[in-house]
Amino acid sequence: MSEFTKNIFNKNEAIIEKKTKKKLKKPSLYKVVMLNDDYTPMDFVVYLLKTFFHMNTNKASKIMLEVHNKGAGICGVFTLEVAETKILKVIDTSRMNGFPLMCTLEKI
Ligand code: TYC
Repeated sequence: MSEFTKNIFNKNEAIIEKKTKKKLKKPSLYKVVMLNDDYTPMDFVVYLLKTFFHMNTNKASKIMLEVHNKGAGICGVFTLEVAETKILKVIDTSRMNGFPLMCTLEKI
């Protein structure tokens, strides 16, 4: 018999509640950070931010310029799987178009 089943049969509500709380623990969050380079065109970066991070033109241009001027900028905050998928799509699309743009993950 599992610990959990035993606890239910014992009607040990404190322990059951503790286990329930554990299950609902929020997932860790990760920042997707875009890095500057000297070759990727600005309008292509804006296109990526609009397409994969659902930004409007104003916001995408602002983030692109922040990356261009400061060396890096945050595209958004996501769970690990979502962040990884977005990074793969951005890098894949960049490579298919011959650009070296890079993104990284940062745990919050
Ligand atoms: N620095 C690039 C240029 O001058 C533009 C750029 C912005 C590239 C953001 C990458 O993540 C980036 N064309």
